[in-house]
Amino acid sequence: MTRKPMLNVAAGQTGKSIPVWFMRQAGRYLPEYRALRATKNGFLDMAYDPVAACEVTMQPIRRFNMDAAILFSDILVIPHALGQHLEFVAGEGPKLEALEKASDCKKFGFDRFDETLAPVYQTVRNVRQSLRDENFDEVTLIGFAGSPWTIACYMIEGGGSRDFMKVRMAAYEDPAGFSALIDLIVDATTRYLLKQIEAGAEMIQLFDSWASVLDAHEFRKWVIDPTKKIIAALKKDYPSIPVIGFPRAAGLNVLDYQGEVGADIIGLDSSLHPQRVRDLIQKHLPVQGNLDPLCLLAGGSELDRHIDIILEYMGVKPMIFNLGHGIHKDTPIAHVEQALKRIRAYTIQKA
Ligand code: 1CP
Repeated sequence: MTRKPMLNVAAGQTGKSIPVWFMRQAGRYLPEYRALRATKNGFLDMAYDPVAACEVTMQPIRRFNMDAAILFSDILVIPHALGQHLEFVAGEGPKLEALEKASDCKKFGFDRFDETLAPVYQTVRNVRQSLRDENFDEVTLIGFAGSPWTIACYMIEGGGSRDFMKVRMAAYEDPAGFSALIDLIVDATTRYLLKQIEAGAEMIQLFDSWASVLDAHEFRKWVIDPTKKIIAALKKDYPSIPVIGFPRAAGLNVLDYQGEVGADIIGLDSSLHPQRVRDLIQKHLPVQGNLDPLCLLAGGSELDRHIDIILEYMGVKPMIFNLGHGIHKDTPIAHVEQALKRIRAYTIQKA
């Protein structure tokens, strides 16, 4: 056992209580985030400023004493560092200069990759230092990246999408060209994550936010295989750094994912009943999840009830409490406090 509950869960061990953090815990629902954000020109300006990004990473730790700090950055810095034009339009989300076809990724490369991402690695070093300076000895620093499929979605769609039709068609119409794009993202992501670990990230999460839009064959090709390559490369150099794989809303495909990609922990969205999670997934691996962010937004007795169901079924075996997706920007601080109080009051009954 270490002093860090997150790392203990990754090793399949539990203490008396369940570690907890929330995806997007650094963000717009926090007044201190909005105040700092207002002093910056834009989101990227803040993400590439190691002092500001460290500050924002630390905000939810200071306020709530979460068990994990997650590096403040974005999954889209990878296409940006490979040379794709990226901006964050206020109120609209990210806009990339969309690729016409997957094989056009040939124009991207590593010329300015390390230089562009250097501030992110400095943020990681700054956060480790701040955690030490402020005596958060039990807090684990999570580094992260998007999974290749989700990154390819943004590179081809040029932003968010309702149905991801362009990217799914690109994969069917030119599998070789699409494979070249995925390979490029696998290489870039591996290099990026290795450097995050070198800088001090103690755990890694791979976000596959759009794993839900693929059929089972395409899921294997574009989610399982590339994710497996990245995790294998990380494990070769850093076998003891745990990896959380989060194939959001992947339905039953999550069963193949958990058995094959080599992740240490499986992140789950809210669609799976905690009883199924216990019976199907937790018998193999520790899990992370899976409270509906809208339940946290709503608060009240429904919030307590949903937390209790998750703890009742999933709390018996190693788990990290989290949301099923990122926290909603209008979430009241009081609801976050209510949730944390309830989760922390739970004492693990050993199976
Ligand atoms: O300040 C602002 O107005 C920008 C909002 C914002 C924030 C706070 C964006 C734009 N990115 C982030 C930070 C971020 N993004 C983190 C920081 C750490 C934390 O969790 O606290 C992380 C882990 C991400 C990951 C991310 N970015 C994902 C994967 C998780 C998910 O939510 O599915 C995705 C899909 C993105 C893309 C992105 N960046 C920002 C937005 C609004 C989006 C979604 C775009 C869309 O599909 O509509």
